[in-house]
Amino acid sequence: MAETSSLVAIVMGSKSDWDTMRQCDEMLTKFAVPHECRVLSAHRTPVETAEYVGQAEGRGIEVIIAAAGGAAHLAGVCAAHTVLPVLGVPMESASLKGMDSLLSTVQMPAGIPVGTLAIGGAGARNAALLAVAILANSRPELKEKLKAFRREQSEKVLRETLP
Ligand code: RP5
Repeated sequence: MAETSSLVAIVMGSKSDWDTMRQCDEMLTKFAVPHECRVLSAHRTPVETAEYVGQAEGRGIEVIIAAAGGAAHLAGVCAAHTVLPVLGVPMESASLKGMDSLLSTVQMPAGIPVGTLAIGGAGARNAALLAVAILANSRPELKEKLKAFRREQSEKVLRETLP
């Protein structure tokens, strides 16, 4: 989607995170929320990460979703450079199954919050849904879409049959 009108920025530490984070991208697309996706690393591109996040609010971004794995400090670094809400998604890592990413993302010292979601795909999808909920506070049409999504989800569960 066009960068100029983006309301949500999804950043991830590596292209290797995209297989998971495409689920976040797809969920925002489902709700027709204008957004953009970037690879930016807290340690490999620290200056560019700070610049991008520092300029986000001025460009109209309202929520930042940051995904990283391992020593996952991307979400915390993003939060340090903006007062926009930052949602962190811990990536599942090969060695520690994402526990390293989870703890690195969730254990922010007081003063700079990161709203941390679940490890992996569930976190990616829920980050998008939480971003939608934040945006929906001032957009009634988006709130209706979110309620409809919840209704459809409930109906799907209630239709389940077992062998
Ligand atoms: C983190 O290191 C990334 O977010 C990724 O989850 C992890 C591994 O990155 P690659 O070595 O695959 O680029 O910075």
